Amino acid sequence: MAVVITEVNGSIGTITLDRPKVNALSSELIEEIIAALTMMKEQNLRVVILRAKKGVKVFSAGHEISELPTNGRDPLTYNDPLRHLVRTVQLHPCPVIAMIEGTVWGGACELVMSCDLIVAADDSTLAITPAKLGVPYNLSGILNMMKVADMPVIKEMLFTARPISARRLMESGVFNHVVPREHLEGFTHELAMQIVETSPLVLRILKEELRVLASAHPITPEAYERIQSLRREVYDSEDYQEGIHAFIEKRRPEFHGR
Ligand code: YXS
Repeated sequence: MAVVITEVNGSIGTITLDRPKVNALSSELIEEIIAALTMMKEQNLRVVILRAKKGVKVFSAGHEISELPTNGRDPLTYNDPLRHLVRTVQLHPCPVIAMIEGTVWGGACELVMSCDLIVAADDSTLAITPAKLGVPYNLSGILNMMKVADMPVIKEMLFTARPISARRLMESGVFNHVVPREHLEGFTHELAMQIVETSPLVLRILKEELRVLASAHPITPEAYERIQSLRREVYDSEDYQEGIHAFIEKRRPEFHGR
């Protein structure tokens, strides 16, 4: 069942989240968003709007909680669906505008904050919830939010896990624009049209320059997590077990690369 609606209007693509369960970011929903972005990239669209259906109470309830591992595995490693989606948005070659109405929770806040621009209805909120769910948020995810919200604001959002109002998020520079809900679509479309009129080649480079500079750290958290993820492939492998047992049993190991 499709959980995303895609529309193309000239050079503007729109991706509408449409999963019945308050748009919780399941791997299925994430796959469909990524597929929509891929299609829009192939069509050389110049702006993408990411939104929920008109009038929703909840823009997205964040990570699909039932898909969070409970076997001691890190819930947010480099190759997990949400991490892949955030990188796909950040690497998308044209601006992605998050058009928000309703409440945004957990990892959906990072998704929205990883978009290039945020236009929000005046009654929308963001609530970043790892502290509420006991989830050790991952480094690149925290950095993505730090790029958008000043430290005092991101600390309050993380430490309280409480919804923060659109007004405060506008004052803090997290949101680009806050408008009455009834004006949200028109305002966002007008902003998209302004972007469509600029050079797509220059925008592609500017977006990538800003991404690289914003992540320019001695070791980017994303690089660290990627190494961690590669290490996990090894310590979860049969070869890993074989290497240890062969040593203990004083015999030559037989490695099979899996
Ligand atoms: O009881 P049914 O079967 O109808 O299911 C209910 C909820 O259990 C379900 N649901 C979710 N299922 C999976 N993952 C979720 N994140 C999720 N959120 C909700 O959807 C059905 C309708 O929810 P209900 O009855 O609570 O609706 P509501 O309108 O009263 O309240 C909507 C919310 C979003 C305020 C409420 O559902 C809620 O607080 N959801 C959890 C929001 C949250 O804490 N999300 C963080 C997920 S974890 C995450 O994103 C990161 C890993 S982290 O935490 O680190 O940021």
